[in-house]
Amino acid sequence: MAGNGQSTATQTREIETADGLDFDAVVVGAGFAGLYMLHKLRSAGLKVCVFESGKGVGGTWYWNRYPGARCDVPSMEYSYQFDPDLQQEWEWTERYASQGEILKYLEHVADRFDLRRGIRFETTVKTARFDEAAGSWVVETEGGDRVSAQFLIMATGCLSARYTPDFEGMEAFEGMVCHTGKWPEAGVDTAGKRVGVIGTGSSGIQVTPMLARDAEHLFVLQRSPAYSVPSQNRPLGSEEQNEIKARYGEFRAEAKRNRAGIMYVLGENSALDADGQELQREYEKTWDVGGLGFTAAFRDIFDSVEANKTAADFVRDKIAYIVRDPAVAEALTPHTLIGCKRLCVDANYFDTFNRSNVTLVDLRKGPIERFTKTGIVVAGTEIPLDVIVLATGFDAITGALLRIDIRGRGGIELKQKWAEGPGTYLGHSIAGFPNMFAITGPCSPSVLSNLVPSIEQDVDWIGDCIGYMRERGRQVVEATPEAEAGWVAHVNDVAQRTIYPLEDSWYVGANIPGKPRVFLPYIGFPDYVERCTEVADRGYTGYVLT
Ligand code: FAD
Ligand code: N01
Repeated sequence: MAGNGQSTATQTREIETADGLDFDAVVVGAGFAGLYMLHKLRSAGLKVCVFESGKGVGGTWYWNRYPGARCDVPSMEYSYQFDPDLQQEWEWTERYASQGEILKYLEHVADRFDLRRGIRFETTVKTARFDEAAGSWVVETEGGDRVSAQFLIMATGCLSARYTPDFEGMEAFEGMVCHTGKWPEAGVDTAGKRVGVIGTGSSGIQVTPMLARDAEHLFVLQRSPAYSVPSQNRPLGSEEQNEIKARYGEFRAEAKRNRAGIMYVLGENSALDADGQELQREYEKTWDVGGLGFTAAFRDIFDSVEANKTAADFVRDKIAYIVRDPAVAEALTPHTLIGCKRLCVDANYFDTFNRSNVTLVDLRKGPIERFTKTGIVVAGTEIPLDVIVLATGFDAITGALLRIDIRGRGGIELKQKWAEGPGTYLGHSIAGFPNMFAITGPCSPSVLSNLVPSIEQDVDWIGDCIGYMRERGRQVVEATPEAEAGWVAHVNDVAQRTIYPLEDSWYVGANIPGKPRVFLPYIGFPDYVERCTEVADRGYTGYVLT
């Protein structure tokens, strides 16, 4: 392996698989997805190698260490369910776990299932090529390692490819610049400093109140205001936890029947049938409960523009009520539909703008012109800064896959195949790319669901498919172009029946200059599970197994 002068291939050759390959499967990524995939395949007797760019396990929760980072799906649900003992034993301390606690959990999982020995850390996969003659993949890392495997499984994450805009003069800035998605392990000293944060999506909204606490002055550079609802986070008592644990299986199954795979009670009524009083009462109730369940107050918030506007109006009124300066409140108020961009969940975000050490910089009045040695120039005026925080998001869903040079049958590049937007069969398979699977890939529920059960669904399905092939002596599995086209059409059809595609968002690739505008996820976790199960039960319809 790189670093000790011996290549991975040489190291592993003596213990190659029955087919003369280095591994049965290579998995890329060691977050929730890669860890469970490793466990699943290894338990089935496969020889597996995981490559991970980071120094440790955890994926999202390894990289996003910024102050305030936490999940917004309740901890009791944002966790694995594949092992009943693990699920019973682990104790969460808060309704929404912090980054540190989730990372500790994933480290515990890695140790409990002895996963670390299967992972090569600080190793980034650069290329992957399908060898048609051998029916297997050859994977190369940035360090020059080269390994072969029958299966290639991308557990590279939907929100792992950080996006840093190409600001003029960035390299000239002499202070510290850090992206929320690659926060230094040692932390960033912002106490008594002049801090600028660029971006007001979920990351910006979480980090802002934390930075405001100790910065001398915080400048929040906002291009688009965002909708946010309070998390109402609180400690999680053992009584509450035990109640869920007593019926955990049932609880999880119930959550999976909801469109997002999260436990909430979807309002039975249409917002359009409710009078002013009922709207106010229901929205107040869900606002007080906190979290993403806000948009479940009525059944049609994502299906009807008019219904959606009632929820948006309510949040706009809340902003006007919380933020004391009316001009600042107005600048913080979105006038789009709510939820088309991922709804943010916060702890005192809007209230932070009542602090005397916080200034909102509205970039719609004048954009960022350039970075200088000592700050950022906006609309001709320099804001002097010591630290700049980039909360500018990710090249979501396709970014991490396309940053690797992946070539399938006939040497076709994935980048070329997806030039007009990604297409997959069931989110995990791509015609022309045999024996390759993506966990929570494009056209799967992924980011519109609780990602942990979505990941488990995909890992189980992929593991079962590989098991099916091995039992029957099949070497190669490949989605047909017809099956892929049919699935993509279905994904679009479902999306068009909702309000999601009506606004610019990273769900449609609008945050990345030049990215094709295509709605990327599939809406509806239960329908997805049903389709995947049906395909498997019928002997993998839509696939050719040879
Ligand atoms: P990741 O955790 O992203 O792991 C992918 C790993 O692959 C990374 O460690 C990366 O280094 C590695 N990798 C990528 N490319 C390569 C390569 N070429 N070579 C080697 N390694 C590579 N989802 C929810 O459902 N609920 C939440 O509350 C929630 N909160 C979030 C909060 C934040 C701050 C962020 C950024 C995301 C959040 N998400 C949430 C989404 C989150 O990404 C998923 O829930 C989940 O953690 C994804 O796990 P994963 O294993 O699929 O991917
Ligand atoms: O990224 P984003 P994120 N000049 O893309 C702005 C998950 N997550 O990291 O809206 C100035 O949402 C951009 O402005 P605009 C969650 O799924 C969850 O915050 O494009 N500004 C926007 O304000 C989430 O959706 C949690 O006009 C620029 C911001 O940067 C996803 O990760 C916490 C700019 C980017 O927002 C991504 O969230 C964190 C430029 N050139 C993340 N370019 C939880 O709470 C971009 N921006 C669970």
